[in-house]
Order: sequence, then structure tokens, then C-alpha cells
Amino acid sequence: MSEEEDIILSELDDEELVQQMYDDLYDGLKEEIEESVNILLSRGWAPYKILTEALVGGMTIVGADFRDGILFVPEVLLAANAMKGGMFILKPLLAETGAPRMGSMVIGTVKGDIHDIGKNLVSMMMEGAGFEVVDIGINNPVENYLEALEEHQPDILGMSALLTTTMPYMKVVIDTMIEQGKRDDYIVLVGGAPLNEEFGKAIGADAYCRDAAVAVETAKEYVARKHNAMTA
Ligand code: B12
Repeated sequence: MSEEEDIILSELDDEELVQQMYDDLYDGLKEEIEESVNILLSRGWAPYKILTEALVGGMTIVGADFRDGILFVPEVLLAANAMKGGMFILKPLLAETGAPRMGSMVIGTVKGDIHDIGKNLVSMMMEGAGFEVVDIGINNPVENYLEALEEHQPDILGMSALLTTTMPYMKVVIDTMIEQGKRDDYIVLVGGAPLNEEFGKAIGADAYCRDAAVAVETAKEYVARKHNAMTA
């Protein structure tokens, strides 16, 4: 038996446990991640703190080693799966804040792109803040976005892209909305690691959001502005 297997997670202090979670996420150990999330919850950690400090923190390390060619797709898939296990536990807790209904959002990852962790995180945080979220998943061509907008009539359209090769597709969606005279019916928020504010502006989005917390703040601000404009 290796030393690793001897570790009893509940005996670690908070700091050691978070470090262990970084290792477990790196190694794609879903059950261990789930157990650690539950331990931190039982110690009174807020769901949002667990999400950002333990899970997103761990994923940042995975991301760096993937970039540097130390980790490869199969390992990163396992890490992503472990992360999702943790997120699954936190999701209902984040949504339980009893926040008043703020508005609605359709969100999806663009065509050619299958990254969904960031999008899922944004969905969870938006739901937690009182938004109704319709998640249309990954690899969405423009038709999917338009159909979902037509069907759900949300306040906000959110698009996610994690690849430099797929991010330009957001412009295809926005341009199609312009062609159809629908662009101004929605607040368009975009996000994903390779984007920045300049890109958001250049493609005609209302705002680029660096992370899920900023997404919530930005969404609240724009929805309030929209409602004020409607009642003015
Ligand atoms: C996990 C991962 C994968 C997993 C995805 C699993 C899944 N279910 O999502 C797998 C292994 C499948 C994968 C595959 C690939 N990946 Co990948 N992947 C990553 C990794 C390591 C982490 C991404 C992640 O989940 N981050 C954590 C989340 C929480 O952060 P986030 O996504 O940025 O989201 C936050 C914000 O951006 C923002 N946000 C995100 N979306 C939205 C949307 C809205 C509306 C708003 C408001 C905000 C917002 O809020 C989020 C929460 O705070 C990144 C590295 C990185 N640094 O990003 C590479 C990375 C994105 N992948 C990369 C590559 C190259 C690939 C592959 C092409 C590899 C290959 N050779 O096959 C494939 C492409 C598959 C495809 N067609 O999409 C490159 C992209 C390089 C580039 N410049 O384009 C990266 C940057 C790694 C690297 N440096 O090389 N990948």
C-alpha cells in the first residue's frame, strides 16, 4: 500500500485538505474529491469558497500542466470529471440562497468547443443568484442559440469558448442576431479563458466576464438597466 492510500481525509486540517484536493483533482480521483467537499461543508465552509478555493484552484494547476505538456487529454478529462463530482454536490447548495428571481439566461458553449466546466460554473452561480438558466450544452451552432432564444425569451444570452479557434464563432452568432433584427432584444455576455474585454467589444457583445462572480454582477447590472429603460 502506498503512502497516498493511507491518508485519512477527515484527519487533515483545512489547509492540508485543500492541498490534498489539488492532488486528488490532478489525479482525477472523483470519490476523494466528493468526500473532501463534504468534509469542508461539514466544517462550515461556504459552498462558494469550496468552489473557488479548492476546485477552481485545483483546476488552475491542471490547466498549467496541460499547457506545458505535462498532462494530456485523458488525464485532464479525469480531472474534469472529478471536478464535476464536487460541483454536483455544491450545485443545490449554491442555488439555495433564496435570492429573488432576477431574470433569465440561455447559455451554451459555441460550435467546435466541448469545454463546459466554466459554463457550468457560471450557470450554477447565476442560479444561486436568482436567475433562471437554460443550459443548451456544448458545441452549439448558431441555429441552437436562435432556437433557444425564441423558445425561452431570456433577458441574457451567454456564450462560452475556451479555444482561440472557436471564440470567433461568437461573432457569427451575434452577426446573425443583427441580421435578423434580434440583437437588441438580449443582453449578450461572453466568457472563457482566451477572451478579453477588447474581444468582447470587437464582436459586439455587451460585456466580457472574466469569471462566474463577475458574470453574476454584470448580469444583475445589465438586467436592472434594461428594466429601468423599459419603465422609463
Ligand atoms: C479541462 C480542459 C479540457 C477538457 C474539457 C473537459 C470539460 N468537460 O470541459 C478536455 C480534456 C476535454 C479538453 C479538450 C481540449 N482542450 Co482543453 N483545457 C482544459 C483546461 C485544462 C481547463 C478548462 C477549465 O475547465 N477551466 C476551469 C473553468 C472554471 O474556467 P473557465 O473555463 O475559464 O471558465 C471561467 C471563465 O472563463 C468564465 N466563463 C467561462 N465561460 C463563460 C461564459 C459566460 C457567458 C460568462 C459570462 C463567463 C464565462 O467563468 C468561468 C468560471 O469562473 C484548459 C486550460 C485553461 N487554462 O483554461 C484547457 C485548454 C482550454 N484546452 C486547450 C486545448 C488545446 C484543448 C484540445 C484542442 C486538446 C486536444 N489536443 O485535443 C481539446 C479541444 C476539444 C474541443 N473541441 O473543445 C487549450 C486551448 C488553447 C487555445 N489557445 O486555444 C487550453 C487553454 C490548454 C492549453 N494551454 O493548451 N480540455
